[in-house]
Amino acid sequence: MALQPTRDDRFTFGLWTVGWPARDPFGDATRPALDPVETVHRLAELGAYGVTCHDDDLIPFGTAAGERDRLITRFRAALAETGLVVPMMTTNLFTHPVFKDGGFTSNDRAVRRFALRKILRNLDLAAELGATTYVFWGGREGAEVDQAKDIRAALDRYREGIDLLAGHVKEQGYGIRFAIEPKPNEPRGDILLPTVGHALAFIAELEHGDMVGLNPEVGHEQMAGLNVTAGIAQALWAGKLFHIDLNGQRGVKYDQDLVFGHGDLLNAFSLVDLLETGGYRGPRHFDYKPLRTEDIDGVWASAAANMRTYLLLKERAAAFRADPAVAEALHAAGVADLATPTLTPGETVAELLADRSAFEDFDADRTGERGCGFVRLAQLALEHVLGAR
Ligand code: GLT
Ligand code: MN
Ligand code: MN
Repeated sequence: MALQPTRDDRFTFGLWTVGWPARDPFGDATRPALDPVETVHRLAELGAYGVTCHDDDLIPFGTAAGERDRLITRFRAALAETGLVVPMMTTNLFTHPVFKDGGFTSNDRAVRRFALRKILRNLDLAAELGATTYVFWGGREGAEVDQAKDIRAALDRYREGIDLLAGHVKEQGYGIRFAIEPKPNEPRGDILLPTVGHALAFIAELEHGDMVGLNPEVGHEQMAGLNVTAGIAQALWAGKLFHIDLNGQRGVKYDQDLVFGHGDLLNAFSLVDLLETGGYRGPRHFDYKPLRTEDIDGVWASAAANMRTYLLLKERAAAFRADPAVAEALHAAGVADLATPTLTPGETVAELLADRSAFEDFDADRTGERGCGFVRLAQLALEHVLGAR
């Protein structure tokens, strides 16, 4: 199998990922800032399909109109030269001090209005650049102090904002869908819409929920101690997996944004297996941070590592699915049987009650003694990941 990425693999990177100068809460930048034009060229050489960005990644906050146009023009020229696309854009509502208490959900109404204006302006640019997904990561939408934020009012304002923007996108005919990115904490002590499940419940309350889905991030679910593959499966089940942020995380701690696969490798394996077989057609978007210890060569090596790891896992997942021993173990474990409805089509409660085999004659003790054979499956998966089969 070819491990050289091609456009068909649909690998994308945020400008803020490889472009992170590695400033952290304890230390200065260890690398110079990257020019977005150079990033486009380097990613294209590595085999990526597209780039994504915040408004401020491309056009620093506060840039005057003429300079803004110039920055956009040279970025577009780089895209045209390389063939890279911009499938997703988003808004920075977290860096500037004005957003310290949130954008959509700041207690200050003037800040909320400013946030909406900032998004509206960038939505026009997203449409111009051909983006079809617009992400909302609400890193500052939250609180540290229970008494400082009325969560129900905050959710009202969040809904008001998203519905307003969604209605606008529909009116403009932009062909953009929204994708909410959950995260449990960091930078706020607690963030609103902390997990896939919370975000799905929020979307169900929206007027324009039809065009709002999810952009889950591997590490963010894992920061909450959750199984990201299971969360992604529920998002797919709900028809809401609009986009995905792939990266690595090792357990419940600060957001590590490691290279994909450099965290929980078995979970990454089951995730790739799911994405490749579960009907997801969107970009494979890497949202990671090259380690602060790396120089610029290490940055590009880590970008390549994300793609190579994905392709390796894809190859391993295909081998797992093609292995007759796996088919046999899946069969023994009854995995496919779960697809059979529990009642026969048309069967009524009365008929279920009349079925003695379902209860009176059912041997619960004997059935309870039967092993499920799941460990065999786990070991087969592990052996495929290790290349032992
Ligand atoms: C920020 C965050 C990411 C989000 C980005 C989109 S910004 O880097 O850590 O998880 O996907 O706003
Ligand atoms: Mn993250
Ligand atoms: Mn992300």
